Amino acid sequence: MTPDGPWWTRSVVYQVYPRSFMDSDGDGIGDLGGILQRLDHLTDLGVDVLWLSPIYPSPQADNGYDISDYTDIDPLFGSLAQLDELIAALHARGMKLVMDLVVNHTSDEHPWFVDARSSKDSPKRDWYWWRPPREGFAAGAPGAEPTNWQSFFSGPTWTLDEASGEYYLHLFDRRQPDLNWENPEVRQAVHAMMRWWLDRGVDGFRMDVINMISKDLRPRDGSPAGELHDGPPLPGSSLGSGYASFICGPRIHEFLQEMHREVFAGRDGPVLTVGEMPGVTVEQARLFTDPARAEVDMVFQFEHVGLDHGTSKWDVHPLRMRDLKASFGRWQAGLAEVGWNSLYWDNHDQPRAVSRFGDDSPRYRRDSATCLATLLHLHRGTPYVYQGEEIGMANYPFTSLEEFADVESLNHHVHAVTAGQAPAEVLAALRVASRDNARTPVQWDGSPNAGFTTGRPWLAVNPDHVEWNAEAQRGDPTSVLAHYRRLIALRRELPVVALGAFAMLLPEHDDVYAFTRSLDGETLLVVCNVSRTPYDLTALLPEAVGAELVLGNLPDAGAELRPWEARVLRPAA
Ligand code: TEU
Repeated sequence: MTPDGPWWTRSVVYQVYPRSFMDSDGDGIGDLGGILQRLDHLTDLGVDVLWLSPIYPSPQADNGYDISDYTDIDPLFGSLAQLDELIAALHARGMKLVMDLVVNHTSDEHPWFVDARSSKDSPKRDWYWWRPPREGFAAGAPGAEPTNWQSFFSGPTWTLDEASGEYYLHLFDRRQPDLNWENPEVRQAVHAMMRWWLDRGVDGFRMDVINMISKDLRPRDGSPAGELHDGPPLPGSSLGSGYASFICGPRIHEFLQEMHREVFAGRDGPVLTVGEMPGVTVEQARLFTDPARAEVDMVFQFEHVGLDHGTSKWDVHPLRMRDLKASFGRWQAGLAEVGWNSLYWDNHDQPRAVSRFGDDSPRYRRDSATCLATLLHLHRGTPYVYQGEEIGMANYPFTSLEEFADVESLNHHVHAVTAGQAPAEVLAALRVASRDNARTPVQWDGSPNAGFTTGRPWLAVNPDHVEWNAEAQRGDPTSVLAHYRRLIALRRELPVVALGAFAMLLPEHDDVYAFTRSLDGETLLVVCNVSRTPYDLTALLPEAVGAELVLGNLPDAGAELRPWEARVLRPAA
């Protein structure tokens, strides 16, 4: 690291989920033309990088995370010419473009898979994972799947291909077959594709579930090498967890180092790589992000977004603040000397943070949204803002199954109801945990479709857009939007925000999240009341008394730390 740190230590990334960002042609689905129309919003916010969720040709089984052509744009979203236009427009504004790289799996309609499926002798057969039925089982019989792994999207990770009598592996939906990274041809094809995008002018990649590309084939209990193994059974299910076989598998570091060598090494100009890594530990993350190892710049970890989960993501519990402190504190400490954190509350897979960790009641919605933002952005790491988060967008008031579109939600409903759970109970879980909460259209203004489309939006606009929208907040210095603007600017202004050392305070406190950041003799004290209970700040943190207010989310800061109040302070020397 240079003394100033790499450029992305001072940067904030903005994630666009194109389907729901802005529709320019009235078909109800967001597109590249729409993004081009709304670039002023990003400039106004002050973000440095735009991360674009997938816009490649796709049957849209998982909204583009099922890709059927890696080097083109789906006509739904526009054209390559428009992407070039977007790259140029962003660069002209001093911003960078990071593309989503989805290479753990393809669509089942990708020509590679179509070819692989066509015959056992296809030269592409080995580009995917094919296995015969479990020994002693007839193809298609219950339990005949080659391993007992449960898919992320419910049911087994194996689907039978009737024609060949073999199963293929898919960690996600059956329309998302996993690529076989053991095969060097697969890796070379991916590297070539990545170089093609960099040559076109993109500035990096967000790598979808990249820590799942190496599957564990090591021999176990005397079995020969090359076999995949069952995982521990999941409670109340005939399936098991395959995590130990594919989360950060044996060759993951080798594959990422090879990718770095083949794709990034020796290139001019700054690039950004962020690996999405469900289940990654802080120890692993330190290896992945150690610059000396040349793997990725940072990873998305999932610990904090799992703290309110019980037996599954559908079993939601309230977050205990001390758990969050323990988790974030460990990640801050673990990547303090080596490596780098990414920081996020929201993305296209997570329910809205203001509803989930904040308080979206009318009284506290603005205050809790700005409080959570302050808490996160003052940590050490690169913050990611997900579209709509900057205007305090909240979960959708779902009331019926017909309102959901997400494959994960719909699959879960089928499986849970088939397994005997009451439909009303399943619906209640979807309401709070469904990914569709994040995917409702961005609320640009108070008009009937929130300024998102002139047509019929593919997913309903949240009725609260009448009050909660970008237009209403743009000129309002007390808005959530204005607060995000200030936080983003602060990171660029103060090196201590970008690089300062992190120290947690009050680790056991249930309602007040406090920490310091310090660099070269400068210290910031950050105090956030993540509750409705007021606290006496003097009693809690005497060092806050007489401190200069660098940034706060409520006017007239005094001795009382009010509900959802957040302050960034410079204590008297
Ligand atoms: O998500 C990875 C992942 O682990 C998901 O299971 C996610 O955590 C889950 O949806 C939360 O409920 C990535 C993408 O971000 C997601 O949109 C894709 O569906 C998935 O990979 C498959 O590509």
